[in-house]
Amino acid sequence: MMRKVSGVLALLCAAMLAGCGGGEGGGAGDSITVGFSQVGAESEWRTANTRSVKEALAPPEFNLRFSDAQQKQENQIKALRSFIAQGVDVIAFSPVVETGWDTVLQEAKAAGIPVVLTDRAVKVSDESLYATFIGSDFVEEGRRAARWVIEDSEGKPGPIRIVELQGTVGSAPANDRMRGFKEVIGEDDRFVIVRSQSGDFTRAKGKEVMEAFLKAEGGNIDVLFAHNDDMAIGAIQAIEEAGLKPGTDIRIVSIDGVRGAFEAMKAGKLNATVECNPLLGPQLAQLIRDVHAGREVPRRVVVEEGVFTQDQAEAELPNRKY
Ligand code: GYE
Repeated sequence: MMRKVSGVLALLCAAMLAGCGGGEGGGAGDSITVGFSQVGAESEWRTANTRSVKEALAPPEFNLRFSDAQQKQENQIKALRSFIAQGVDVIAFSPVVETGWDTVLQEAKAAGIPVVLTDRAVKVSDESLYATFIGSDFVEEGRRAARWVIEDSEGKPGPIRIVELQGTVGSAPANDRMRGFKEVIGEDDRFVIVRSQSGDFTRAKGKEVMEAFLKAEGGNIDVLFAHNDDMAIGAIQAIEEAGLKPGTDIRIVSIDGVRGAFEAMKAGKLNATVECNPLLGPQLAQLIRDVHAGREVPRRVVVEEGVFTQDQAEAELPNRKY
């Protein structure tokens, strides 16, 4: 009887220790406690990114506190403050928008908690407010989309009328993709961007805004550039409902390279997608380990990616991991 009771007590103690974990850092045992604030669940890209982060920041090595901001900066700031109050070891986050982070990042710095930016960048006055940033080169993605449009329009006379579905207003990928695209498309004076509006990176908004574009421009649209695949997929629906053939009547290029885009390309409705790899988990985990151990890390880690077209879709589809 006694042995049984003490056995149960020992188990209870172990459970409590694991649960409360050595007060410092608010972590469980030796594991690294990470507070992660995600943008939301707005796109296929984001779903794949969340999965990758959760898989890589798994126990026993990591103790992950995950928070979804539902695309709102105020929710992210609240989550970061809560991580600071909990005394997590490392904060990682994918900032919804670029500006407005100075105060909360100063609070993290004052608390001695290193911050790793993932996926999206910030604009801050003091670069020491974060340790490192891992993510894609969004400007280059915009340039790649424009290069595809130019190649695709070889021999066509101008004016070639482009509509642009932008990502979330103020976000790094929307700002940078727009910049990269304009930079390259501006070198060829056949092209005119006739409409630009945000579809917030979602299918529903992509469809809604494309409907408005079609209404305003009639059949007078040659090319659609969407800042992500989801908005392009929403827009494809709008184009079909308007009685036009997506991929033929309107040539379409978007960014991400998610499964849905490959399916749309296979069906001939999307023409090209510029890859943006969401599987950042493993590299993020390594940066967190390094930062936590006080090792030096590069300020900027860029993810490698390519461009895919319709003729490659069928062969590439089985290889896609997101
Ligand atoms: O392209 C889009 C998502 O920040 C790179 O956010 C990410 C972007 C991605 O909603 O689909």
